[in-house]
Amino acid sequence: NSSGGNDSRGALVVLEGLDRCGKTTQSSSLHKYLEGLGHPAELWRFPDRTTSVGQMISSYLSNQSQLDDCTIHLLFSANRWEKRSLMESKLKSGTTIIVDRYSYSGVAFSSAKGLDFDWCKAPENGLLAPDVVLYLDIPPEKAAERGGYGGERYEQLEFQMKVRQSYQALHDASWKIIDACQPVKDIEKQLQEIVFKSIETCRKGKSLTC
Ligand code: T5A
Ligand code: NA
Repeated sequence: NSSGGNDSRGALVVLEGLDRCGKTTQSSSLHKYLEGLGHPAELWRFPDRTTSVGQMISSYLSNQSQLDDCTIHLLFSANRWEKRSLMESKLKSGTTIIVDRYSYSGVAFSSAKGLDFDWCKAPENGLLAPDVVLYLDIPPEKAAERGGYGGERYEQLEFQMKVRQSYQALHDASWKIIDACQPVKDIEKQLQEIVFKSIETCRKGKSLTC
């Protein structure tokens, strides 16, 4: 399924990893880097807690509401689907989008609860495929040491260990695995190089796919 032509388009850059691996730190820094270069870029995150679906997710994550595992899984996916057409038009108009968590989080976290892997993947089919996935790899014990978990539903060491295993079963050719225990500045440099190359490839006509 490809929908791109030869028009110069933006890149879809996704950051993934366990809770506290440094995604928000690195995605904002990448965004600033691209702005500094004069390249049109936006910073997105999932869950997008600003929509009505996102508010249901947020309430679930903060333990203010209960939902069964399948229902919350589909809400996370719906939260990506409701932003899909906007994402596509931004990319086609040349804007690079840096996304803090995407479908991989959806599958990794739900399958870590014991839901069937293929069932978890199904609702993600048809969403736009990232041009590059920056996986910030961190041992769960190290992540837990970072400022302590804030009490959201999934911020438990044992669960994060399962999530890490699920992520390991998910990686594909679009992934770059980065050691997230390095100093912030070192990680920044590595990510900048990777993203710069990815933007160039998209500019040269790489198609947008699902
Ligand atoms: N989820 C999400 C699903 O189950 N399904 C889905 O489909 C999706 C999209 C919320 C939860 O939802 C789940 C996954 C999550 O459990 P979230 O709102 O993105 O997702 O929350 P978190 O990922 O938990 O965000 P965090 O803020 O906890 O982690 P980040 O963004 O990875 O880390 P960051 O940058 O805030 O850094 C954490 C701390 O570490 C320090 C920072 O200063 C900060 O104090 N730090 C470093 N320290 C040392 N060295 C470095 N290199 C460091 N980088 C950052
Ligand atoms: Na975050």
